[in-house]
Amino acid sequence: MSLFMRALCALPAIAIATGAFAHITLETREAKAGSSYKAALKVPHGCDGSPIVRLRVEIPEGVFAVKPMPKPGWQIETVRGPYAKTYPYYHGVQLSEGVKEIVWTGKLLDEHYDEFAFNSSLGSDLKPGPIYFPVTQICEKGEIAWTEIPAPGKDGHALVSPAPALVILAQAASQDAGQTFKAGGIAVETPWSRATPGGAQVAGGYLKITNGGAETDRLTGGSFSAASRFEIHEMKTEGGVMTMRPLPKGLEIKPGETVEFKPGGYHLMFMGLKRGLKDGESVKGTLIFEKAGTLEVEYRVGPIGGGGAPGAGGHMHRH
Ligand SMILES: [Cu+2]
Repeated sequence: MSLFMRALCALPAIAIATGAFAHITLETREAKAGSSYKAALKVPHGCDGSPIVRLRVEIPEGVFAVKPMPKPGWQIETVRGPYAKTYPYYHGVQLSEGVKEIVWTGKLLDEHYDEFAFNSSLGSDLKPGPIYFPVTQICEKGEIAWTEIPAPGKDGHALVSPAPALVILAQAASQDAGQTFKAGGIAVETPWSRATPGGAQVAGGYLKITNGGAETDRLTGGSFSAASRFEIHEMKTEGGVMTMRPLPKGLEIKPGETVEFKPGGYHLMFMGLKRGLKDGESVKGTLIFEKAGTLEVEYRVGPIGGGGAPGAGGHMHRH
């Protein structure tokens, strides 16, 4: 046997030896507040050679609507209790109590590995950072309490038997999720523009309009507080040349229709800029609809050239 083969043969023994120090962890260790979360506790070993016969997990506050996944060969019990607050669930249902503990009873040999799963919902007001699911494994001989929680701001690597942790990520900021402005049956999503280089006289405006009403409406005009003129434009490629024309009568939007104003297509043109637009600022404006009336909106300004638009700022304007 070569030295190389010998080294390979030695690997499993090493793996078992280090495995004895592996902790119980969650398979998915990050999740967004306000999302649903499927937890799977990864259980790597028994207690110093003795098989596990019971596993108990405590559910932290903020984790609600917990449902353990049935597990062949294991009996599942749950301990229910009141939540510290009420959580909105779905279809207007509010949950004020639920599963606070799950206990699995069965047998897991020390040389085997298994996972213990449950589904849950994460409260939308959970703060970013770790939350902990203390676990106790009870073996034929002995037990291990995976219940150590690091002091705030400290990491848990130095702990001997840390509680499995889930890192809560912040919900997408409302700005990133896109702002929606509504009037009548009209909904306008995520108005945006781009920062302008010094001396620029024009800027484009982009957004999405959905007509959720019963009748056809028409965008006829509007305003942009940092510009003196507002026009509705259409851009088309004709004979290989990108051309743009104003739509003096505006744009019709049929019931149920969504029209996207985007670089290279329909867009708003802000002319006679009173000042440069800066990345990160918001600029107020209005959109005027024939039926829905005047809608106040706010445009988020992105970086120069942002949006990856072809010909952005580079096309010829025939005004
Ligand atoms: Cu234009």
